[in-house]
Amino acid sequence: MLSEDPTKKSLTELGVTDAVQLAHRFYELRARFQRELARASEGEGWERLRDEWVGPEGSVQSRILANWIRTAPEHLKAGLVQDLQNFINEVFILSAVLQPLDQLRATDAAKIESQFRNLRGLFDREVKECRDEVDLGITERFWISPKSGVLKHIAANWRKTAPRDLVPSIGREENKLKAHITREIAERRATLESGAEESALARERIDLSLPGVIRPIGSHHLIRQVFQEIEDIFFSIGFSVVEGPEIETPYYNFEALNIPEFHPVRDDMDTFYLELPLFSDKNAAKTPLLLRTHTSPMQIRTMEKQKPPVRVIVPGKVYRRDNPDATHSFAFHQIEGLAVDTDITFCDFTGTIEYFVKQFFGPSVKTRFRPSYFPFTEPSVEFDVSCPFCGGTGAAAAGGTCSKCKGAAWIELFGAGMVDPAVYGFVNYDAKKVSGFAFGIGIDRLAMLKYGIDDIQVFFQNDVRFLKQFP
Ligand code: FA5
Repeated sequence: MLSEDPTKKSLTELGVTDAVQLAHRFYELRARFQRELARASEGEGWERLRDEWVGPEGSVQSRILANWIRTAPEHLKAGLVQDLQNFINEVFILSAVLQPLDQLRATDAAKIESQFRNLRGLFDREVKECRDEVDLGITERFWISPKSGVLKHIAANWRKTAPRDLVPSIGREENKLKAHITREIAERRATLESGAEESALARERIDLSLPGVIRPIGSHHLIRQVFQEIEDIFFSIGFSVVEGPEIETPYYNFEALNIPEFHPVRDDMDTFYLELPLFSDKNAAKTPLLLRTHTSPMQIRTMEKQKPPVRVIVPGKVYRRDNPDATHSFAFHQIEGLAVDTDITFCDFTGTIEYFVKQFFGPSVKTRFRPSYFPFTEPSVEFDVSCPFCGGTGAAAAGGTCSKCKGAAWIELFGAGMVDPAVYGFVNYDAKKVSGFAFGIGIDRLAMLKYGIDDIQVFFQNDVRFLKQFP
């Protein structure tokens, strides 16, 4: 075997991209096989060689199947299978004609005739498979090339080493085979030449009367639609959109939002840490990166880049180590809002939120603020809407308590508040001069409320029956 066996590599690795380059590879393999066969007949044995080349396991043939055919580009595949078939035939043919007849146990005229008959059968099969002039040229050279064709080997290995009394019958069979090959090749060439133009025309003809292919047009996912709806509402009151990384540093996700290490709020926002080289954060210590638990880090990134006035919303994906149930997912969506200027008051805050909720749910929905706590807002609120499933009664239509609001009549929509002055310290804003508000809306739950969806998981299952309901 050669030290650099091309059949151990894929065609791409070998740089083979067309049929001509492929034919060259098979030429090389054939030449290699002939060299090895010549050596094998001097003692090592044909059986072992045959196993090495066309055996069921670990052979050149099985490597061609695994490394060339399986990974071949589609346009080469069909030709490749045929080339391999031809190659296997050729291995059998060469292994016969490169050995003296007695080693093939052809010791009388009848057995010699049978050897020639086999060869003829193999030739007939091969010539029939020739698809074009390139194939035919290869076949022609293989069989009747004066230097190394099959007939030349027959003369050298069968006739010259045969006992004198068998020489005439070998000669006769050689002539018959040569005449057969020459005639068949000429016929095949004529057929290919006459059919070439016709088949090219048939291949390239376009039938303009055929109906076109109708491709179903997709639509935006409901979550994307809700994002769009919310963005439009906030655009209309002067907010713009910014986006930020889903892979965050603990500094932006926690510390700069006034959530130091070991702060109990971190327990509610347990998340996924990434197995990447530790990252040297702003506060110097090397820390692991994490998947952001909320869109709030973008408050910090935005204020770092921009001086007041700031009025942005931040749509995006967030992650938490929450167990999945009807209202929890470990990946979900939020829109952050941040407005900071020199004169923003709590009234601007409530007015903005109320405007948004009425625009989104319609004027009839009831809303309320509840005091809450976030380390990065002060005061903080939780914003609720009246439960649209039970009409804000807390009771299910069939009796008992409403399973969606669990009898509370209200559903928590999102957290919000006035930006805590401590946060301004992290972004070099003067807390005495600026004020502002921030909010973080859970988009999935908002979409569930508005569209009467009772299980958050359907957003992530990609069931077309669900998706189609929101064209
Ligand atoms: C926050 O994430 C804050 N960053 C919000 C905020 C921003 C407050 C700015 C103040 C100022 P909270 O952990 O409550 O807050 O999450 C916000 C919303 O995300 C929730 O109201 C809920 O709608 C949604 N949410 C939280 N966890 C999940 C979950 N596992 N699956 C689906 N939605 C969730």
